[in-house]
Amino acid sequence: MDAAEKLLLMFFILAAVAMFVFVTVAWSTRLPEQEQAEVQHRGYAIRGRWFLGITLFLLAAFFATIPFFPYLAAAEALLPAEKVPVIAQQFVFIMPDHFPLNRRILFEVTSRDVNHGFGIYNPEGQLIAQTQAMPDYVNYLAVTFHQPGHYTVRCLEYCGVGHAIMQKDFTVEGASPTPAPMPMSQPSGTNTVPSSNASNPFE
Ligand SMILES: [Cu+2]
Repeated sequence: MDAAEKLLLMFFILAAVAMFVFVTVAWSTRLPEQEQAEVQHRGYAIRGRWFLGITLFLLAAFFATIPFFPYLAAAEALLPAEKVPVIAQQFVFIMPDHFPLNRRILFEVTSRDVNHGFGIYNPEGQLIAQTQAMPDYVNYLAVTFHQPGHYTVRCLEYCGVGHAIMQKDFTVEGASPTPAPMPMSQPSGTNTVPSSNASNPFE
């Protein structure tokens, strides 16, 4: 059943329910008249049970679905992590070449010139995390790499003529008994952050 058929089916079900309610109300007018006080008393009793039923239903629905809300994942961002500065500039990413497996990394992403994107693709080529690299501003992106292999960072924001080639490869190494420090490549003189050895064809 495709989406249009599902929609049509839902329409027919809702229309049938609405029709049933109308017919029931219309039919009830043919019943013998009842004393107002008695009807009111019954109505209030139904209302009380209805309120209790809905309250219990909503409480049950709340506790059954709350674990699926992303609040816990958001709180995870506050956990301790290895801070890694990332600088994007036309048209390279300045960041380490290697990352450890199963360790929380907190990317501190900024830009030296214009807005860039910072999108991390796993070895299968799927986008697993992304944020913006903005000048004079730091965006924080917490990522834990659970899969060893070659990852690629791509710019996801059009930033100039070299945008299409603006990318950076890095590897995530398998679990080691002692967590190895992340190797930094070629720190440059004035940078306080690790410098990339990626060549910039536009410099
Ligand atoms: Cu770009």
